Amino acid sequence: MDVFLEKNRGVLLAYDQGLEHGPTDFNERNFDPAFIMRLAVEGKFNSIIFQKGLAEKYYDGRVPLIIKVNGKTNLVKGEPIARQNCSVKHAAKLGAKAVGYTIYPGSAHENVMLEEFGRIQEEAHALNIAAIAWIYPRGEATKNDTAPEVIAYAARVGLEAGADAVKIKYSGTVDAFKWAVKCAGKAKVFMSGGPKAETDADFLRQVRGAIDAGASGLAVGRNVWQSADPLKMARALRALVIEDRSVEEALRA
Ligand code: FBP
Repeated sequence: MDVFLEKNRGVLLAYDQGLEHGPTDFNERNFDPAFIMRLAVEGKFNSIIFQKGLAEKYYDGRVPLIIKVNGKTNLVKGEPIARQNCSVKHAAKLGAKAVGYTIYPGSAHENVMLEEFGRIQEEAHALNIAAIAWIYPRGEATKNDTAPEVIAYAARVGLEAGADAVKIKYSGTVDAFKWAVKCAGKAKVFMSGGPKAETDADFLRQVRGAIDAGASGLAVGRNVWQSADPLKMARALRALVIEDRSVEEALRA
């Protein structure tokens, strides 16, 4: 994971929403993967996260690459499942320094994803690249996917499954997220960005909370590239996460 860290922290730029959510997430600028690739470089992100299709056509090698090796659309309803769509070998060939995989614990299909991630993690480690688990409790059985005990459980699932890092949603308070970080043990914790917050300060307060709780950073998409000024948000996130500044200082960065 060191390749994604500066001062033991990292800000990773996620851009797989075209598959996960569809084009309604995009505006005139950010629909273009080339814009996001430039943003990753100019915003000094510690990684860009692409599906293989975007990596093959747009990745230019200037920031470390994470390839998501599973995914799904939001057109399918019912119990969530996302199956592998890119081999670890192919991801490594495209230059990935880690593979990412989403597990939906609580889904009726969690066993399939746990098994698949288990194999992917072994293949990644054999090639000396990291395995990062997006862990999103979901499905009929999950009533509140950001409840402190649910997020702490998500973090632990990642550790048990062998993830080098887990990407989980913020559970609302520093204390609640501390529990999740503790449960993740030696697996690093990255907060998941989520839908665009009402104000930059609102979002930065959440990020500050996650860092104060011991997270290693965040993997963020919409709160950066849906921002009116994505590079300003990138500067603010670096100030807060890497330089450990306050929300107020980050807003002035
Ligand atoms: P955002 O910062 O835009 O939320 O991106 C983080 C991410 O994990 C993406 O990698 C992924 O596409 C998306 O969130 C999944 O969102 P959802 O919670 O709707 O499944």
